[in-house]
Amino acid sequence: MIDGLLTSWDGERLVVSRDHETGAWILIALHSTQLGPAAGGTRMKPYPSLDAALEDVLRLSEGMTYKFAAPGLPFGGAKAVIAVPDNLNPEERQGLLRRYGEQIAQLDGTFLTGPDVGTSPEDMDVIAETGAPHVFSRTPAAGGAGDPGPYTALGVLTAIEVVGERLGLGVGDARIVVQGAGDVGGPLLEMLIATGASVAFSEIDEELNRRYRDEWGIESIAPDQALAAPCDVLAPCALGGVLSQEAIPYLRCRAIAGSANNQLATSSDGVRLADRGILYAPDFVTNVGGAMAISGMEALGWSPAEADHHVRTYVAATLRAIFDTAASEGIDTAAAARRIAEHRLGKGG
Ligand code: PPY
Repeated sequence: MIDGLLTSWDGERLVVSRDHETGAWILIALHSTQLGPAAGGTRMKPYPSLDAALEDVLRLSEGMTYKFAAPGLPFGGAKAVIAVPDNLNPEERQGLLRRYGEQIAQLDGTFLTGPDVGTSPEDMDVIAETGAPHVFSRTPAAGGAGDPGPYTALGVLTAIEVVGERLGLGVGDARIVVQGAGDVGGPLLEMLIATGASVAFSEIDEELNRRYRDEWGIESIAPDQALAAPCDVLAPCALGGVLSQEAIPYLRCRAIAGSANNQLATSSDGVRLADRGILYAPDFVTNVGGAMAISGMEALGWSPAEADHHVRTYVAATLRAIFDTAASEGIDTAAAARRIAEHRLGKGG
């Protein structure tokens, strides 16, 4: 398995280490440093196997190269996965994060990280104790720009507005189903409610269900019903791979715009969506808000207002261009998005 995974990955460098104190595997995949230091979040969760962790980090690192290249940001793509045992206690976790920070320091600025699934700005503060200055999204108290989630949500909201344009529908008149009410899905729900849209969500975490279902009064749907729920726009904001050959025939949405990375199980699923007449806002354009805003504020000197402006302008303009190209050239929208990034990377035609 490792052989096939590594040979089909066109990245630059993979650093694999074992944290003997906890039994965790630390995988840092530097996919590309062509446009700048390779940046990408740190995902921390248990995996069923080392192969599964490796597959995740390699695919996610490539996605980050595309994500930063398409808007012309001066960063390459990377990702880190810390595959942890199920029963890690908080103290062990802190120690692991500090040792991980030491590894980041050893990479000497070729790798910059931030939060991802399973890590928070508070975790970035701990990692930065040993890994500074190569750590984005520390808490404001520690001098960082904090949580990228609301900025990612702003980009997704913008994407929903743009797909709405194509459907001839204002967001306030749309029915939107959000899969996942976490770091991005949560703020997105709050923004959507403010537009007057008809909104429903699914979430497996009980605390988040209590917050959005019971306190906010938002309609909740069972997690296994979310993908097939009838709606105008489906927003996948949980994990990747949900738009698969198996799932696509059951979709009852008109468009898809969400924050999860790698939503398509394979690139043919982009064609499957187009064949079903479902308008897909490609993930790495739709979900760039967090990475764009945080790297812009921390590395390029943007103010929060400038970050909002850049996220909104880039997501809207790029999606309009992608939808136009896809329509005029008869290709699927994910292929049109890849073409923009590949152009920046000097690849392809
Ligand atoms: C992503 O956008 O998927 C990330 O990896 C998160 C991130 C957040 C802040 C800076 C760089 C990357």
